[in-house]
Amino acid sequence: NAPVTLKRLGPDAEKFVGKQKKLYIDGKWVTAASGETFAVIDPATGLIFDHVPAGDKVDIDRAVAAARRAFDDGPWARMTPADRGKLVWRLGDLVEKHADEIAQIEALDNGKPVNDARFGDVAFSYELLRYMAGWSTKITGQTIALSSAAPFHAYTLREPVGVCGQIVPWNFSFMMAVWKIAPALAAGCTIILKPAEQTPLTALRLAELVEEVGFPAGVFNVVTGFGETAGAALAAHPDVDKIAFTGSTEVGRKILAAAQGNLKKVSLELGGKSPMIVFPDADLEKAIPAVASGIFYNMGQTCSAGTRLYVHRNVSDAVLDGVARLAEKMPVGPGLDPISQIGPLVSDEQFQKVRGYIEAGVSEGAELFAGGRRVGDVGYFLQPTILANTRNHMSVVREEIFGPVLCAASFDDDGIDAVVREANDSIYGLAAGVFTRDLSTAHKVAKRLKAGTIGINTHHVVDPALPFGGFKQSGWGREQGYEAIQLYTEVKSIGVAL
Ligand code: TXE
Repeated sequence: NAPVTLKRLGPDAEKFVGKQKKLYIDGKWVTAASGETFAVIDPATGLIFDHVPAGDKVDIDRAVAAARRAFDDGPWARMTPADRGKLVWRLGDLVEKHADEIAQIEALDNGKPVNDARFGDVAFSYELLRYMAGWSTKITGQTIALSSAAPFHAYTLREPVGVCGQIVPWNFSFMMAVWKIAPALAAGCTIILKPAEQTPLTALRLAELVEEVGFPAGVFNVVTGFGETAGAALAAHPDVDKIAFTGSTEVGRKILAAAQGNLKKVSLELGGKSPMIVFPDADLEKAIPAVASGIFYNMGQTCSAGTRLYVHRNVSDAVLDGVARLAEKMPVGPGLDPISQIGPLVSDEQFQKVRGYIEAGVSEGAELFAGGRRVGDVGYFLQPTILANTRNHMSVVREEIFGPVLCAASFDDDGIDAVVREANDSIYGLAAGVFTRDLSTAHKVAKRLKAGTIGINTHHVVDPALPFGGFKQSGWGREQGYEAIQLYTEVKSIGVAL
């Protein structure tokens, strides 16, 4: 099966996959100091198809030293905002030029449908790079009228925060890397990127493009390696000024603990358990596909996935039947097959975790309404699944499953109070969706939901200009928009005695 999957790669992606992989540190390609590598697995077959360096603390130390030099002394520190912005824009152009190739590498490494990778992950990435390139020349401070009588002229400067460690997950590997590097580069920071061990390839391809653009050495470094070694060393490093992390809430806590040594700045984008509420007056023709993609996009391996459905009793049968019918029609297959809408889960570990949750849900009393079975006997394919009659105390409703599993419950109340209370009954607060034709209900519910992003008559709402991040245990800080520039800058107040 492996050759069948690999044969679907275009010539450029095939060439990249066939190449020996190295770390990118200080503008050079180097092996891990230990000489160790680890295997990269195709989730559509479970077979090893590549190896990458297993970077660890020594490599992180080298990369941090390079990033420190580039930030403190290098040409990067003296570059004008306009020149910096041009480099970021050019990186966006190169990502677009190589979009098909990057999408194919991502589809192979992560398993996601190649068209989702091309027109979702990669397209978003080049647009975000261009959006952030524009901010380079628009980062300003303020002049401030002092409230005391002192004769001061006072103003603020907004300066790059410094050397940034960026640790990203496997679910949108390339896009998460770009979400982090685009604002950091636009703000003038330097970077050590640590991709997830399950999907290290597109970060290395990104480093090749950074090199081609001509960023000064040390501005952008990539160290592939494991979380407990390379990731932990980066989070704890005393010369790193800021750490940005996307991943599990559990590891987010570890990052926070590790960051305490030098109290580096921390931003966290963590887990979610986002609700979708369907009121009885909703336009079901639109709500049903939105609910299906709210949960099943990227096989449910999306931090903002709409995993909990609360649907009014009057329309509950229609919505569940409709979503189940759509789910049945979604072709399941390797991400590199362009007709696939559901690829494999990213790893055997994730596959076992999700299956365990489906079993737990049923044994806790939920009804297996659709799906629930493995597809084929190689790779990590799972049918899109609906658990009905779930209750808020069940583990499947409380914990992040991170797979294609919708937990559906119905509500009777005609008001909004009870359903809003249920929707807010979670340790997470990343996103939510509200489906109704009533303008007043829509805005009232949106205001009362405790989540960072709310979709009205849609679920996934992301845009380079729109802040994204979580309430409660879904994280700290916001990415995208000007909020992301704020994450990568420090404010300095200056007073001049007149
Ligand atoms: O995530 P981890 P895993 C959730 C989802 C999933 C679960 C486990 O529920 O089932 O997490 O996935 C690095 N110090 N999300 O184990 O471990 C790691 O190398 C520093 C939600 O893959 O959080 C990788 O680069 N770094 C999430 C990154 O952290 C460490 C996306 C994320 O991995 C580290 C992914 C350590 N001690 C999983 N340990 C989302 N919010 O989108 C690991 N890492």
